[in-house]
Amino acid sequence: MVEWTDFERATIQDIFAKMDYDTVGPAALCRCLIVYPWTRRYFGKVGNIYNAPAILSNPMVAAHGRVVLHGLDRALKNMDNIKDTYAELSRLHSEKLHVDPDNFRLLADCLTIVVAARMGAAFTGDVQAAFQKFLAVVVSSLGMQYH
Ligand code: HNI
Repeated sequence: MVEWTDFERATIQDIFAKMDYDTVGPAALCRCLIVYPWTRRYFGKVGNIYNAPAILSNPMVAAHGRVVLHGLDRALKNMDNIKDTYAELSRLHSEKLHVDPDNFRLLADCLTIVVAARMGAAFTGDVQAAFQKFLAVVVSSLGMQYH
């Protein structure tokens, strides 16, 4: 079980409370698909994602970026039991989607970069540590049902 300090809880809740899901989700997924092109292989159904301009203007990529970000709401609301909260989503990514779990970390890093760029000076080291701890627990939980 993960222990959270009051600062970590408050910081994580605050970041998500102020987050514009409609732009941050798409931006993080686009960045992941551009920076790590092998992650495109799971999105065969979304149409043209051949290069950066195509990815950035693809409405299905944007829609999925919003879905992923809203997926993090579940962890946010269940910070003391993220592992069980994500058991089903982990099974989906493992058994049905066959997503290599290494990619969870890559998307989480892209999300960190997007959030950092938006928060600017407010994204202090302590804030980064809290945010990345949260994402590390998410990534680990999403990888739990892989075997
Ligand atoms: Ni992911 C579907 C959440 C990382 C590829 N993904 C979902 C759904 C949620 C979700 C929620 C919708 C499930 C449903 O329909 O019941 N994904 C998350 C979260 C992360 C993540 C919280 C990590 C932070 N997914 C990734 C990564 C990839 C990925 C890294 C591939 C590189 N996800 C998919 C694909 C689908 C998906 C593919 C199915 C899309 C569809 O609509 O068919």
